[in-house]
Amino acid sequence: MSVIESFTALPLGGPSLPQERRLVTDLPGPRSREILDRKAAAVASGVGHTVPIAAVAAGGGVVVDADGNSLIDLGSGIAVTTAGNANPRVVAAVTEQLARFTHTCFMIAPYESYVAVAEALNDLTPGDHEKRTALFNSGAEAVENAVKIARKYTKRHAIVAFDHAYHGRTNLTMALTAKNMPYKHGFGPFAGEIYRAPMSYPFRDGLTGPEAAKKAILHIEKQVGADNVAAVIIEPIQGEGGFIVPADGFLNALADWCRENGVVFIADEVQTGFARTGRWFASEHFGIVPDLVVTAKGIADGLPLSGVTGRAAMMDATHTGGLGGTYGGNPLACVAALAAIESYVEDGLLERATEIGDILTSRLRALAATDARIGDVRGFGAMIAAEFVDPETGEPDGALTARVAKDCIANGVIVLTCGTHGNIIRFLPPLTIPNHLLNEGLDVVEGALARD
Ligand code: PLZ
Repeated sequence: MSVIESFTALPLGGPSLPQERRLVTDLPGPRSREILDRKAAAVASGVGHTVPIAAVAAGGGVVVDADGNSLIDLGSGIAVTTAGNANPRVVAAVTEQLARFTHTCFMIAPYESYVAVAEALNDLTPGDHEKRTALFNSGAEAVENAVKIARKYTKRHAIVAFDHAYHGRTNLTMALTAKNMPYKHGFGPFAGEIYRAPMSYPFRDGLTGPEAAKKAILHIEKQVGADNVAAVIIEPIQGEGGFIVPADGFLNALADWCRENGVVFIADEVQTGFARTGRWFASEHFGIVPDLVVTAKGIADGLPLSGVTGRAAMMDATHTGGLGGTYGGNPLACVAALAAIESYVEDGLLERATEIGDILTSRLRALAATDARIGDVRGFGAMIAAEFVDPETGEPDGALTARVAKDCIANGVIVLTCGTHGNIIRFLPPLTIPNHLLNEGLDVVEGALARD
């Protein structure tokens, strides 16, 4: 059977897939197991996987596997398919573009959809100052470019990142990322002139935002020196590091310090951006206006696209030809982004993120009230986490978290963990998930906790 023939035998994705949790085999079923055995033989073992299935279709709030199992999706492929898998607007736009042209290279023969995405990002990111945008492929690539832009503009070298930060897996972004295993272990030496400052972590440090900012700033001034710092890069809500929401005032004080010291303030909104938290960007929850905003993931609903958007003077400090890449702002990804943005607006997805957040938060808080192993519930919109601790000591309980997540997946609910200590379950459902599936997913989490 050719690749195309084998595809036509499979169900189509999108919101018309039956919105149900349906397990017809143990996971993995026989067909998935066959594919996963081939994976083990053909794919580098460094590329792991969390859910033991081979996916064939997805949409609304489910992922369907090769054996016909239908799993509730509370992960969105790590916060990517925010507007839903196989979103009809995205499918139509990409299909149309596919039949026109797939690539000219924007640096060779430019096209309108790239320009339109840049205009949309300039418009949607916080602040009404004059902005420019450049497009890339992955979150890590955009982070690297934000660092290039900041260094070129300031003519300084040092970059400050934070405890628990995640910015990617390339050499420079590994250096920015905090956690050793699995991201950095054995992969050094890392890029130089990267410094780490303490993060505001209200559940753990007990500090107010201004106190935590004072501590971080003192650390930077004493260990790096303000005049050497090109940029401070921070996730407004940390993603992989544990959905850490900084205390009120922390980001504001940091942004003020950057402005006073000629330091570029970069917000990495790769995970928090694009309606995920109920606003276009998480920076808005804190009332900060970053100099540069890095976007990826939800920007194009699954097609590879990322961007750096920021102050025109900073973005234009680079010589022509200094920024780019063969595929950056690929036409298929650009029309997908325009269609996804249309879906966020026309389908009321920002409001939907807030509704989802209310359901997640109220149910998880109710659970935490009777189960002391849930130490904290936090987040905004469809980016909510539960932090698991030893009730006696308050220490992170990564083992319990791993068992609960595994149990949920075996019972047909895709949940992801995160955190430096792996003791956090994060909820990142697509905004197209119906309430009955969201609630059923939470029932399964509750059942898994009760069993443990
Ligand atoms: N910045 C804030 O969350 C990607 C990575 C998971 P890429 N996070 C998921 C993994 O194990 O690789 C991420 C992020 C933030 C940057 C990135 C990097 O984005 O598109 O994966 O390069």
